[in-house]
Amino acid sequence: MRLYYSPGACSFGAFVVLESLARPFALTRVPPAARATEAYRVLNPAGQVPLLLTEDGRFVAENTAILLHLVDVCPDCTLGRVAGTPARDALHYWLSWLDSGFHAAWGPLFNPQRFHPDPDQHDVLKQGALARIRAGYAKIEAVLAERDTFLEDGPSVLEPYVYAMARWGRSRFDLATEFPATHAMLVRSEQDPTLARMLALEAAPDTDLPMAGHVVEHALFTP
Ligand SMILES: N[C@@H](CCC(=O)N[C@@H](CS)C(=O)NCC(=O)O)C(=O)O
Repeated sequence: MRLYYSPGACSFGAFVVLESLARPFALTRVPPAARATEAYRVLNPAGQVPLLLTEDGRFVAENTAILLHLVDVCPDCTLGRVAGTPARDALHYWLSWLDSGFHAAWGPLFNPQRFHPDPDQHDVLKQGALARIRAGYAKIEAVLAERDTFLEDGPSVLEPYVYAMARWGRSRFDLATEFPATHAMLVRSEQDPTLARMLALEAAPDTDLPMAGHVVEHALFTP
């Protein structure tokens, strides 16, 4: 399998989950500017990361589809849940909300021009986005204040996926004060050796893309 990712992006969740499967995999870094190029859009017409090249040579886009693919190809791994069970329904619920609710809330903050062509409107859009994002943190906080994991019976793909996005709030909110359980989850995640190893790969410069863990190739996408 090969994951196309960008540093600092939501693709980091799948990045960590892939490493957790303990099977060899490849990474292709897609610098943010390269996502809009024709060369990348041939692979993913949405021009977004993450994008997964599966073992049988198919491209799968969208975090939810990728994370569910990963747990389904590794049935003995414990990060998914058995289809048809309440826990699997809860996994679907959170994946769906994280995409259409939490991730979507950041859209007008990162790309206000997609929501209104007039730059004079962008500050208003960004303020609205921050309010929606704050409500998203509150929903996450309500769960994490009760227990360490989103699913009642233990860790799943949800924690690395939430980590990948919740870290974006560090420079915009006082997470430790406003959302202490979420802040604690971010800190706890960084103490996990797998996640920490992948953070180091993500932080490496384009000119020196290292390998670690089960990563057998780490390439740079050059349009
Ligand atoms: N719904 C998509 C959203 C993916 C997404 O927005 N990815 C961002 C990085 S976090 C991206 O590639 N943005 C570039 C763009 O939208 O042009 C998913 O869950 O995969």
